[in-house]
Amino acid sequence: MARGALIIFEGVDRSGKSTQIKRIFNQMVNKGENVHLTRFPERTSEIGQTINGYLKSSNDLSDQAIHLLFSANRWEHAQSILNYMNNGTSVLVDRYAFSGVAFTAAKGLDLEWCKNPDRGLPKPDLVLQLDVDEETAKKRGGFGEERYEKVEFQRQVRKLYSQLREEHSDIWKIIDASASVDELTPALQNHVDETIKSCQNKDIEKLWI
Ligand code: FDM
Ligand code: MG
Repeated sequence: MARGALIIFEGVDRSGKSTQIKRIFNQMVNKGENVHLTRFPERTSEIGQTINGYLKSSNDLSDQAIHLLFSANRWEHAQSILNYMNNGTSVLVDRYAFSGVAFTAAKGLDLEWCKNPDRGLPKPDLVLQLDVDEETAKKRGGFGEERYEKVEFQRQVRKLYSQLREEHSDIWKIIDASASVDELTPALQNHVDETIKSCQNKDIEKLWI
């Protein structure tokens, strides 16, 4: 059986990732395709609830501790992602280890240290980075509600995405997300469809190994 693809949406806060990934997921479900949608942080598990508390500033943790919890949150769902892929279902994910690295390294922590806990996770077949500048993001609704939603910090995150993009040019596509919601969806859907076709007979690799 052809395996499913692992496709990640990345971008700064308010780049439109969540809106677009839901649209693409719904379109695929309506066409009867095998697809699963998830996101990180996945806030319902015990670890996820601690992360949620940290993002809402109701608890405080060291930069290292929260980094490891974000990673642990991916590991607690890694096997289920692999199961979907092996059963022919493509998995769309709103943020992954690239957010993990970019957001922690933006605080000044070493990039390689940041990668370590995520080494060995299922490697994505495609990363779609929705790119908007911080000022555009800021103008969109809701910006500023959670920890990290500050213009200067997001600028730093965007720089780190550029660095990660260079390291992952084989799987990474950057998309200008200042376009309208309606214009963006078909372009993203094309990338998703192409990747699902092209990875069918490829082995699932491990990230950063
Ligand atoms: N974030 C997300 C991290 O700092 N590390 C991670 O590993 C992940 C997955 O959490 F500001 C940050 C990015 C964002 C915040 O994410 C909440 P959502 O997508 O807005 O829920
Ligand atoms: Mg957010």
